[in-house]
Amino acid sequence: MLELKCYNLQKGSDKSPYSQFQPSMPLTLYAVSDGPPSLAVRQALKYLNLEHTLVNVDFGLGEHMTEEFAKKNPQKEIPVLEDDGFYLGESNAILQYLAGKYAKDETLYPKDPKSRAIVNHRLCFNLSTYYRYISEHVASKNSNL
Ligand SMILES: N[C@@H](CCC(=O)N[C@@H](CS)C(=O)NCC(=O)O)C(=O)O
Repeated sequence: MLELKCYNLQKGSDKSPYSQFQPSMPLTLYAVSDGPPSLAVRQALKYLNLEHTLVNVDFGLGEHMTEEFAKKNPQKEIPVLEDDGFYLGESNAILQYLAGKYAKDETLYPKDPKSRAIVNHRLCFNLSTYYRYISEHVASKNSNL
């Protein structure tokens, strides 16, 4: 039986301009404690001051490989965001969704086409090159990390 550890994260200090804008149903993030894609989503949730439940998925135990988890994300990858029954994988898609739905201004994800293109470029570069090569290196037999 899959047992996931849950942490209810309360709203912190009231420094964010977004603190009054909360979803009607709490968000849930299924995350790996030290996974860079999970950490990126956690940073966005924190920046937007969005109350959420954090479910720690144990990557080492393969908790993401179960059929139960596949219902949330058929890719069986972490992170996954749940927003009122809507499940979304891929950290970049989650970041864009959170900014599109919950940000009150354009600081995080600008609407101006050129400014947005720069942000999208960095997200694509990370997905296609930066994180990909780091993961391959860490997973390789020759890595000393
Ligand atoms: N492109 C995905 C990558 C996510 C990813 O690689 N997550 C790792 C954990 S950090 C994972 O779930 N790997 C599953 C596996 O290798 O079986 C994203 O950005 O969300």
